[in-house]
Amino acid sequence: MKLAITRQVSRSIADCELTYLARETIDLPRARAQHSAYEAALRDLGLAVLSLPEEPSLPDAVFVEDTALVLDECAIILRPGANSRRPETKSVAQVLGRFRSLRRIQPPAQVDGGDVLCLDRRVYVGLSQRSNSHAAAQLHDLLAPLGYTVHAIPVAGCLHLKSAATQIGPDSVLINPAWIDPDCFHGVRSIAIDPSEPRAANSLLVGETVLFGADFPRTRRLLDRAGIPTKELRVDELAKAEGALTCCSLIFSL
Ligand code: CIR
Repeated sequence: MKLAITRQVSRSIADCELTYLARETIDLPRARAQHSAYEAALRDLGLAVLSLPEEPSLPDAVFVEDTALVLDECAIILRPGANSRRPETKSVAQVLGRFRSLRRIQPPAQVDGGDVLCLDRRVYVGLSQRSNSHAAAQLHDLLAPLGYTVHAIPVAGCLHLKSAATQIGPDSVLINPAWIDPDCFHGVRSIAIDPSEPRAANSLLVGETVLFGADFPRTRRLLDRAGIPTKELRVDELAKAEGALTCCSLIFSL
């Protein structure tokens, strides 16, 4: 059985961090409706969903992915790169402590979960505006004894590693080659997004189905042609806060 931890959209989401996007008005009821549909899609795909209450004064708290890395052996509480986001880890740590033993990333390391992509025992860490090489080193120290290898990858032009590459199958990734060098993922099959849809690379693999943003039909057709099952979700209101599909959940085995 798999569990997805999610968190309700904060009433203050309009004050979210933005790096590559200009600020637009966010329609809160619409963002909340999209988030509920996201949770429903996870349930439809067989996951249990633990939906945490909103954090009214933490605008980006819906993006729970950035607060922790959950593996079978332990959970690592991360240290998000934006100061405003660091308090988000407190309540997530309280919840994760029920399921896993906890480790913590310590300063000067900083890392958002959006910069951590796990493919089996390989953990790729994006070096971005949010995440640094100290974090990659600490993750190596924590995870090498558990049999994981940690690979730091430079990310440029987008917020996170997973803005540029996400897993779409047992050993395959969907990538935007403008933002990440496909050769970083040695031995892994990669499918490139349609260049007219640069933000399409953030998809969410649940079981064998890839949840996919409704704004990216061309890339979705590429996945269809590759025989990869997809399910479309509309998340454009959350996307105004620079969020996408992976960032709204922490998924792990119970
Ligand atoms: C931020 O800039 O931190 C938020 N507004 C968006 C975070 C999205 N997180 C993710 O994709 N992992």
